[in-house]
Amino acid sequence: MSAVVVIGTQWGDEGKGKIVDFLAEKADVVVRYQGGNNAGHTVMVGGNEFKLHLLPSGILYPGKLCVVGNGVVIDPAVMIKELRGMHEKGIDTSGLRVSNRAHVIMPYHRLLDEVEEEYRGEHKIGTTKRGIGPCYMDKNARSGIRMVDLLDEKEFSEKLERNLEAKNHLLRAVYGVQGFDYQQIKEEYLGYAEILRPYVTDTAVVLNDAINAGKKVLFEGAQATLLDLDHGTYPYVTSSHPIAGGACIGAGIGPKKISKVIGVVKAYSTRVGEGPFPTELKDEIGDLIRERGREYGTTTGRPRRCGWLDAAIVRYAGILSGIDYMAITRLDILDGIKTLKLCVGYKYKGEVLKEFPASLKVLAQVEPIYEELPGWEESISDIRAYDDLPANCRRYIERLSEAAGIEIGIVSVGPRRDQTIILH
Ligand code: 2SA
Ligand code: GDP
Ligand code: MG
Repeated sequence: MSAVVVIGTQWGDEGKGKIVDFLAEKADVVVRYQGGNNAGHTVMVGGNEFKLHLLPSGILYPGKLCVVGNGVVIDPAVMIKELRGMHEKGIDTSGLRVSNRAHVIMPYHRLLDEVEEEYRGEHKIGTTKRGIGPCYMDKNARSGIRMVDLLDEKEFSEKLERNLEAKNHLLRAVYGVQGFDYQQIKEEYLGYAEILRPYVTDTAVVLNDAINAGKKVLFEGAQATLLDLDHGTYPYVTSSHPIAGGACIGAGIGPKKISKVIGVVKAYSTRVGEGPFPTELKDEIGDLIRERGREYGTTTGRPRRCGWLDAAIVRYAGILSGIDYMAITRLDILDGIKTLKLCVGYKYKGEVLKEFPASLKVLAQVEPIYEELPGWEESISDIRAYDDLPANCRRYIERLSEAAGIEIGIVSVGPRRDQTIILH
């Protein structure tokens, strides 16, 4: 049995897409289990750069099953655009399976995401404005529209009518903006339904059958641990569950079916959106990392906030998801930085904190405990064996491993598939 979950350990954009694409070569099925097109996973294949938002990164290999699970929220227009983009590049998408239980992002979700952010003012979350939060709100309020409803004209028409009445009232009365026209949305979405119908099925059945038949299944987390609705830096989080446990709910598999969890760790920290970030660098090193690492949002183009690597966060992620080993990415971006700082814990009001704080007030005021480590001069992008990495580079990640309490499994030294060193 082999079901491997790949998750982000920090605030996202660790390079999950690259690691999933790399591991997908040996997988039979690749699955997205949460989030939606807020995700931006960049994959480099044969000199071409692919930016995936909704489709699992396995789509780039012919012959794989690619599943969009029930825990994902689907903007049908985005999915269709992404599928067309694949077809234009000659990529076969017949292996795609979309859950009939996945919820559908509607135009009013996108508009609500925008106006609610505006309404929050200085307390804004910094969302991607893709309608993700409002769609999950309807799911939890038990008023959402699922793929299975979209494919049934009568059911969809009734649900849309009821939802639209409430949403148009909210948009007009509370936020003072125009509502939506029922007929227009109905026609638009019923058109999407016909394009997506061939892909829609009960994906939990597909997945459990695959696992029981001994197929290799890879679960692709989107966003990351500190953006988890329950365990992240609430309220500056996304509305789904990026941790490994999210795969069970978001795909419909039992926890005992998961055989391995890989945590992707970027060799430094980034965050896009608001919220506390203890190791943030607001100086020239932060700017250097942003420019050299091209740290701009894959979905929105927003500049990402950059900072030192935080082992306290990686340790927390390891505990929450039961991470077996780390895939460390983007080490090459640190080439030539003379001294690196690694955060190994936090102090709050002079006391060392034992646990990752739940209170954002505390997290915003903690003082990172740094260890300084010497950097390395040379470029590591062409190195393919662990022992060939500069001694200081090995020392840096081995110290991370020790402080986080997680073994190193994969080291990535560039965006391409071949720029990957395997230890496990
Ligand atoms: P949302 O839109 O409701 O999920 O936003 C809530 C918070 O979650 C953060 N978030 C992300 N953080 C990092 N990367 C994400 N994907 C894109 C990327 C982001 C982009 O790959 O670069 O292009 O801006 C992602 N998606 C959601 C978001 O910033 C909020 O803090
Ligand atoms: P994801 O959301 O976790 O999949 O990450 P993103 O795709 O948003 O951002 C990661 C970026 O880093 C992408 O452009 C990848 O191609 C790139 N990348 C992944 N691993 C490496 C690496 O080891 N070195 C370098 N230089 N780039 C990498
Ligand atoms: Mg990303």
